[in-house]
Amino acid sequence: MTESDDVGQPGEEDGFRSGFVAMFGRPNTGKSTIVNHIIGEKVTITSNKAQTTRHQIRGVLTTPDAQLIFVDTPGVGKPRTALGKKLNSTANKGRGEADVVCFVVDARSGYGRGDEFLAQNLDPENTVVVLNKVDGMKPEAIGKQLELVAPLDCSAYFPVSGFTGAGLTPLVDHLIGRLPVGPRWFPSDSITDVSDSHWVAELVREQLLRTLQQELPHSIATRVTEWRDKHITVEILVERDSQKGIVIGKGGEVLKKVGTNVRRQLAKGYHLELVVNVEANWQHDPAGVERMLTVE
Ligand SMILES: Nc1nc2c(ncn2[C@@H]2O[C@H](COP(=O)(O)OP(=O)(O)O)[C@@H](O)[C@H]2O)c(=O)[nH]1
Ligand SMILES: [Mg+2]
Repeated sequence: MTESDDVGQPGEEDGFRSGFVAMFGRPNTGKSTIVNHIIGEKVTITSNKAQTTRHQIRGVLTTPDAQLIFVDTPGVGKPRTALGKKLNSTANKGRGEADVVCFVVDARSGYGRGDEFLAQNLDPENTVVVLNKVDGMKPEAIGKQLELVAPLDCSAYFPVSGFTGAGLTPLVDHLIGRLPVGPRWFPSDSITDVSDSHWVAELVREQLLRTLQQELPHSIATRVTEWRDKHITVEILVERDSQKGIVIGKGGEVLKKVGTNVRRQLAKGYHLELVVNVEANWQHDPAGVERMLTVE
């Protein structure tokens, strides 16, 4: 069977299920980590900084009976910039279009006001509450968090760990059971719809997020400007001239480290060139945000 034959077919058996599962929640609750663990490969970048996920990133899991398309979305928080506003609207769109919504809560930091605020917009009928980061937590502490989310009156609650994978198999089984009967939307061997150039730009941004401190990460955008054979040029955009030096590092050490860590994740033989430029104040300007978030 070729890839294209595989798409849009009802599957070998009747009753093949398929649909979209949105990962929705506050920043840093571990939405992207969970998606990667379920897919079994890294399809979406993660870090301990807010605004790491900036697009709807699809991760596809195909089983003999079902195809789940996980839609990873940006964390929703109080928007302080045009970027924050755009990310919230991307997340809400993903939530609105999904067959099932996984409302991901950080069980370690605890269910809080920010989560409560988001929960107001959830439809309990199609929402599953995912209490993440329970690795290393005492059962009583997990129980307490489950009590706090119980009034949401959602259809199911799953304590999980995106790190260890605990609880993810029952979650996936439950999600499959909730999907409508439908075709394969993606070929069986496809795990994401992210293009190669978007992915390389994301890997560079991930390393910058992991290396740099505080507010600077929000000012950073990345894009591939040239891809010729095995030579890839990635442009790193910052908002001010003064930020360029921080991104480059003393003697270029930050860029060197970023380059090494990204190359490790690419196929052998790729050459990565990193260029730093200024796109003044882009995250405060809706048009700038649109430009910086456009991907091919
Ligand atoms: N201890 C622990 N940390 C986690 C878990 N899942 C994610 N994290 C960490 O939480 C931070 C945010 O993860 P990420 O997936 O980027 O969160 P997102 O913003 O919701 O997509 C990262 O530093 C992760 O390593 C988990 O199950 N347990
Ligand atoms: Mg994320």
